[in-house]
Amino acid sequence: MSERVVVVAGALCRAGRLLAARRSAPAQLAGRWELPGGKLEPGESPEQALVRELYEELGVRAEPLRRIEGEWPLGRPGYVLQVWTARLISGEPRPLEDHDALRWLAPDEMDAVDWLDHDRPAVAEAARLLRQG
Ligand code: 523
Repeated sequence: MSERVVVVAGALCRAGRLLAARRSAPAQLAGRWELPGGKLEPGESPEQALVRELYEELGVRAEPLRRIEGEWPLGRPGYVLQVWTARLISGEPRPLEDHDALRWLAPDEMDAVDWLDHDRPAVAEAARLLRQG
């Protein structure tokens, strides 16, 4: 049995758009787009990990809003992806760590970027929520 590792990601929304971040590493993921986030550290709740990751990676303070239902197994054994919608509290996102580009996508622009495979279901749900307003 491999250890269970939770990776959290944020569907960060502002003014009806979703933030997409382009990975700069590792080589096999570079150039693909994702919902920013990362692995839980020991003792962290998923929400705490998300707040930390969004600060480290984008330099912003953000607030998790609600979990997008579901959990997606990742390529590595034991790894699962969980996604929260989130809103910005302060700061303007910048690609500080692990990313080299950011885009705010409107609900009808979700296909404009090459999302990581495992992010696609959560991105579709985030787009649906954005359309609902
Ligand atoms: N994903 C993924 N989608 C997504 C994230 C944030 C991560 O598919 N939105 C995958 C990519 C990696 C694994 O989850 O295979 C870990 O993500 P990573 O590298 O962003 O997390 P870190 O930086 O916490 O992990 P290490 O690079 O291993 O330190």
